[in-house]
Amino acid sequence: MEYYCCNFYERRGNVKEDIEKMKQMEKHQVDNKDQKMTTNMGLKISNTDDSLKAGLRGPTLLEDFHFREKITHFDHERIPERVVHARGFGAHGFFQVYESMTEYTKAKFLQDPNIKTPVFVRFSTVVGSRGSADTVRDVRGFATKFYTEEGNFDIVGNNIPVFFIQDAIKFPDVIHAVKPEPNNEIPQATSAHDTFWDFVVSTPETAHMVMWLMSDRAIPRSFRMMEGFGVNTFRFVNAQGKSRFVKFHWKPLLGVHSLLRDEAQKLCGKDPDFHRRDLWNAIEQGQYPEYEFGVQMIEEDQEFNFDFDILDPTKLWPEEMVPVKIIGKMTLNRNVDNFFAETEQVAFCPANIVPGIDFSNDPLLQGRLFSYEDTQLTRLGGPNFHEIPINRPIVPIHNNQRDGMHRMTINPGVTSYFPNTLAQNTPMPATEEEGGFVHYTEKIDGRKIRGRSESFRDFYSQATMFWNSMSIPEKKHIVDAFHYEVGSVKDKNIKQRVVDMFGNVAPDLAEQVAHRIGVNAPANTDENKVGAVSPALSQENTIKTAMTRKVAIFIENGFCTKSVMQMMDALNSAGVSSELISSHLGMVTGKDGNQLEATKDFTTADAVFYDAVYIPGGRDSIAELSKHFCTRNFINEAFHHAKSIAASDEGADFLDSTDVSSLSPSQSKIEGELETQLGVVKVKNTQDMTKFFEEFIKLISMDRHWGRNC
Ligand code: HDD
Repeated sequence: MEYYCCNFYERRGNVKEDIEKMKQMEKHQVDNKDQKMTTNMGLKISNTDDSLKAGLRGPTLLEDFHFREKITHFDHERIPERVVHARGFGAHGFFQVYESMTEYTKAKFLQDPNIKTPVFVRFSTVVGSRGSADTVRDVRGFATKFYTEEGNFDIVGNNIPVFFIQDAIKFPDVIHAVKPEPNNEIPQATSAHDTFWDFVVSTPETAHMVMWLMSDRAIPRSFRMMEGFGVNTFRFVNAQGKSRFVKFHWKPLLGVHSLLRDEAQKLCGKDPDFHRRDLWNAIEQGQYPEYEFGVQMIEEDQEFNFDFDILDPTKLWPEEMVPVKIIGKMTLNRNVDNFFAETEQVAFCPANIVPGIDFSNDPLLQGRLFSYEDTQLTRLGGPNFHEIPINRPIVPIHNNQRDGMHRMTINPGVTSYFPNTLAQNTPMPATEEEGGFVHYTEKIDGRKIRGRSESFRDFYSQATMFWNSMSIPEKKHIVDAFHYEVGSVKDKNIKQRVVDMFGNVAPDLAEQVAHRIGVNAPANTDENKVGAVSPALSQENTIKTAMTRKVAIFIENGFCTKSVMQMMDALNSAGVSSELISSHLGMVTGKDGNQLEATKDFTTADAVFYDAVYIPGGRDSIAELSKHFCTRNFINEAFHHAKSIAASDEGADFLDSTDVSSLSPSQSKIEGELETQLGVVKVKNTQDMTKFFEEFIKLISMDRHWGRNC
């Protein structure tokens, strides 16, 4: 096979890191540019448009090997989609630890801040099939493969820190319940249907995760703006053999932000690729997503110091109780070259660990250790999927596993067994000092039993803590989500049981939902229930920044060129991108005769694609804009989605004809020529627009303006 050898790094001008994984992947690249077309056997092809026929109007001949090869390959170019997390999107990057973690773990990639470990991350939704929309309400997968010098280490996590069930044996049940119903395969990519809620009310351990699923966390604004959690409890083990329990965290440097339900649902139709497009574009534009890596650690002798079981995957370790120690950072800086070869074929597995990391007895984790490799056998067609370039470790593989479907490696020699004398007993196991993995020698003393520990029985306390920790807008969105989801259930008995069950979590939540979905208020609730609070759970308390947000700017002929150009510069300096939108695509002439290009129009753009809107002045421009219904609609939608809006001069007057005029004047703050009102900033007749730009960028960094009651 002829490999593509031109300079990989030249094509990827934005990537500087000379990392092992990229070099390895490069060897498998094939570039067709400037080449003649061949069959898979290397024979040059003279015509690929017409099949071989008996006469120009006659039947196609079986002899046509080119036709047969082309069609056969096409017929077989799909593999089974993942049974869960089928829709996903991946990117490459690297990880660096901030300081040596020698005290806690001997994992080599966590020792030296100078080591850059290559990573591949795949984000996903859980329920929908491969072609479903990105912005559905769902848990997001956040799976990271570290290609370390001791082999691959995978953190196969989610953007929600807890799970629906406590024992892996119930995984098929919860997934069957949430997937489309089996008789008619309806509905797609949603939990808003009877079987899911039937399972929930019959399985109270789901309560905590369902609260997260109904929260804003389940409709992220971007993969770049969500946290990742390893969920299960693992161990760190240091060189002295000391073990600590650990949970893994990813914290995005852009903070945690979400869409609104209405916005997310509209995006499903208007841009089903919203999240993947956002990630792809950010990386292409050099706005590399960054996530800090954190660990929570619990000493072995403190295992029983908590009012929950630290092995229970439906419980989180409150950060105020067990702080997250930030130990490194991951940067995603390279898009894939081929979606199928990389993103579709990547195979994660929580059992992929390295010395210094080990498992706990978390019963969900224990089952996961089996399931992932098993599923790849079907999905990737046999036991050699580790040889697919994206899955190969950067260190060599030496063992006696042989043969099987699609074997690529050619192992010479006669020995494929151990021990042997013919190859001097090689490959031979390594000692611990040589890097051989030795399982943590945990003392186990118990009876063989099919059952559940009593310490796993509290299903509601942390669900209540989650509710208690939400801000008022976040609570409102949770009620709204329950309303939509449970309101979509047909069976009235299930609806009532949802309300009764969540009455145990938060009576005020259950009462509001009951009222909205037409069932009775929950029976037997404890109105005096207090419960804990964990401020770290509210997205409101995460990082706020305008960086990488996107603004729509409206222009028609006669727009004020100066304010548009200056606004674009100011936004750009703050790391905010902007797009010019007009009633048609192409050049638009400003009032000073200069032209700017509208790259979007009101047909190809929509308010839900943007974080904010700017309406510049210019008498003729505003006169033209005001003729179009869709302009007002755009502004009204941005307004009701609590987004920032800026307008200058005639643009500010235009806002009076939109829903923005419904804001109460008492909420206005006037400073000089600047008027700010719940995320809307207006300016008129000013020479120096600097303050106006600054105020707009400040508003964008606040994300949303909930005072508008959205
Ligand atoms: Fe899983 C895929 C995350 C419980 C069985 N899981 C999968 C992916 C993620 C997670 C992110 C997609 C990986 C990718 O992008 O290719 N899963 C989780 C988390 C869990 C969890 C955070 C709870 C802590 N999973 C879980 C259980 C089982 C599975 C309990 C089975 C016993 N998961 C699978 C699977 C998948 C999978 C069937 C489907 C595709 C794949 O593995 O590669 O094996």
